[in-house]
Amino acid sequence: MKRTTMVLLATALTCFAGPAAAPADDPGADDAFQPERILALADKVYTHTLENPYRETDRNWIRATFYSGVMELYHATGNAKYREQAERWAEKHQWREGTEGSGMNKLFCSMTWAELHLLDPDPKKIEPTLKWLATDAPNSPGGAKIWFGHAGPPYDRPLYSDSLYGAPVFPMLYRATGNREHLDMLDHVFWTVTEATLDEEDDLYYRDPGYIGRKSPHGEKILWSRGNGWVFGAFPRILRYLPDDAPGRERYVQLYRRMAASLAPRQQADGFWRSNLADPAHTPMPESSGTAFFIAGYAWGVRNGVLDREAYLPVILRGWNALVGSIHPDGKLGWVQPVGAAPAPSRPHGTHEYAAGLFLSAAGEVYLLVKEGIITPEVIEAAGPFITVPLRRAVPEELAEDALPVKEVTASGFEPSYGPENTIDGDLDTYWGAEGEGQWIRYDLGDVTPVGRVLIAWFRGDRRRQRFQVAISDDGQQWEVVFDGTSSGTTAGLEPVDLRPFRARYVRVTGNGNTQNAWNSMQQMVMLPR
Ligand SMILES: [Ca+2]
Repeated sequence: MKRTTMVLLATALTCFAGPAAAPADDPGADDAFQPERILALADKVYTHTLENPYRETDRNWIRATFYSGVMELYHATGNAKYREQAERWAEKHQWREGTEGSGMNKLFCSMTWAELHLLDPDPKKIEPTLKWLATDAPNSPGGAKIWFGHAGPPYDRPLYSDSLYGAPVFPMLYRATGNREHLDMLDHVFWTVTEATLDEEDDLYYRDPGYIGRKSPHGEKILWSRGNGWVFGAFPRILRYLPDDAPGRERYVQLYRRMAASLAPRQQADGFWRSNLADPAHTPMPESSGTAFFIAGYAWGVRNGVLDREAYLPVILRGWNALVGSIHPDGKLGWVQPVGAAPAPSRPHGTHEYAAGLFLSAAGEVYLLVKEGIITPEVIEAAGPFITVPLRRAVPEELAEDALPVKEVTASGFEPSYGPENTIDGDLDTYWGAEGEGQWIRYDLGDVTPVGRVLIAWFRGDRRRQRFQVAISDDGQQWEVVFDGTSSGTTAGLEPVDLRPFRARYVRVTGNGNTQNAWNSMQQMVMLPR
């Protein structure tokens, strides 16, 4: 099924932009469970993330979450390059705690420092963290009983579920120092936040107490997928380092199992969870960051005999297939909901550095399930067939086949990653973006060519009207305006421009902003001979 989709897509792409990506690069291909394939995909995502950093110098929860995944991938594969990269990041920042002003997020980086210390002990790796934990500043455990709330306005330091992803730092530090105070800190942080944010009826977390009692557009609870992911993804890392005889261990295991039981039936047929676990229709599209958290969490639990193998292997397989289908050919993880605190839409091209780390964690664990013979061809056969969501909202096939080839596309300006070539790539979600009156994009058809129809898709075309002109020319010097008006504001897809058939070599679209702002964001341009 997937193969068929790719072949059609490749044909469409050829019409628009020359040679298409090779079908062999299809991220949703049938071999999603081949160990070499899993490692290659993980490495691709890892490399793409290093080459496209969210910001250059981050030492905060975003980069720390990416590196938590890098370390998981190292644990799974033993490939020294991942560990060495984490060491380089640590040395660059001299093993210091995170740059956040306060809250648990300040300790996210320290998880990687502590793991590297456990692999090759050196006091310098954990000293800054231990020092910060002991200060009497009001934002540290040494200075306040409740120090792990959310930092900064508009929050009044509420307790929040995301913070629990940093909780494994405490058992790691206990392993490093033997100081049982760190186990007390774990229990204090984990159960204080849990008491404030766990919905005992659904065994899932509210992102923070502000969401208790609030309703989705359909009157359901608001149980944010990634908010629960931050907790579910923390269990493997807590239980790995928590001593077997720790008095509180069983309490973590019990909650891990309760969450697992609640999450499984909320997975959708396509393997993804939606952004609101209580109301999939709240934002109906796939969401990969929560899904990656859950798959990593289930896989570790099943592999270590903590979670039920029979019940959750099909969940893992469907979810992994969904994640594999979220990787773009260049290694970018798509369908990531942007940074937030509540359910919100995700897009095929939406990505973020922290989410790439979650994918690496999931990849490492699924790889081990295959390698250890827990995922077998029989298990895959029994769990399938799998539904793969197309990663691209492609130009309809019949239009793509007829479209006039464009020899060259240029523009007066554009934002990085939003170049003019995005308007002829056959993908309705990529777009050219340039801000301001009079920004233009120009198509060269190579020769004077009869053009019967022009169709354009504008970004958020269903929510706002774009002001634009279309002009034509045979020589690129003398221009004739053939359309001057606005888009309808009623469609997110391709819309015919109201103009008469013409003959021209050059077609130029000049944008004058839209009804919401001064941006000119064109997703796709299709010119047809008739
Ligand atoms: Ca496009």
